[in-house]
Amino acid sequence: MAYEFITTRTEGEKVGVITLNRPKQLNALSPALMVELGQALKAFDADEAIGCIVITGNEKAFAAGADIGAMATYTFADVYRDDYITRDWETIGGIRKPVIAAVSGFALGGGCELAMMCDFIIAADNAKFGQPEIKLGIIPGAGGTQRLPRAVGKAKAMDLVLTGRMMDAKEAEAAGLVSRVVPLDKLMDEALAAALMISGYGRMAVMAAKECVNKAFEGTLADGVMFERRLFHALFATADQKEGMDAFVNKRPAAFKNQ
Ligand code: DAK
Repeated sequence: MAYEFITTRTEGEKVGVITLNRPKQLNALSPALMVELGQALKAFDADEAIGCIVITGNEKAFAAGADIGAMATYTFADVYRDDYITRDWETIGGIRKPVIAAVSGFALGGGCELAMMCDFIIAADNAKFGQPEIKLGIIPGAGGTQRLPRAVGKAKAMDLVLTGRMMDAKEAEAAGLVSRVVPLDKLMDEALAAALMISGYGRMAVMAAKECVNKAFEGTLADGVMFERRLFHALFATADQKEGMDAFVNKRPAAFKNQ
């Protein structure tokens, strides 16, 4: 499929890579880009060969936010009546395979929110995260006020959302927003290695693990633990569980079949 605002490729036949591609606008997330991102995510999710997806930008920007030019003249009626771009921003939440954000440069506003919608974030040492919407007279609108406090706690989330300041990669790692920080020139190697590793595991165990961790952020602890237990039990109905454990017991590599 030909895209205008993103590019896609596969790595090692198992990893789908989506690169946000509006470099002159620091990858500002226009409505048209978000439509394409949704299409690419769905296509990789439906592709049997793909086990994990990586979203990335360029050295200067993962994404500097939603496109301010596109939003500038909207009225309340425009955004409320049409439920402003919500559909396209929600696609990623329905993707069942793991999605890794490989972030270098700016991840601001909707860019930070998009990264937080991914399953985890690997950051280059030049990454900068922030929710600067307050400076535009608005607030985060794609989950930033909810996901940021869950990731970094109330104090730092309030600090970032209310001041609009940026947080560098080191601070983001210490706060728990990103899983690892790596030198800029190693970012894609690291993200692709993680994605290839995940793609090599049994697909059902990977999807169950993702579902369970996400459940930790919805509902009560008791509900989440029960949900985890039932999916844990269910995995004993898979051939991959037999294979994985037999391989361990017999000291050989596992050959998962996603069955
Ligand atoms: N939108 C449009 N264009 C942008 C942009 C953005 N967010 N960010 C940068 N650009 C453009 C600049 O206008 C400039 O274009 P030209 O002037 O060259 O034509 C070009 O990218 C390079 O930017 P700068 O010249 O400003 O570059 P600097 O290195 O000097 O500064 C910067 C980099 C990242 C600090 C600066 O560009 C900046 O402050 N950008 C804006 C960051 C920001 O405010 N982001 C939040 C936007 S609001 C929702 C979904 C999403 C959202 C809301 C609701 N729903 C589902 C309901 C999200 C909202 C937002 O993200």
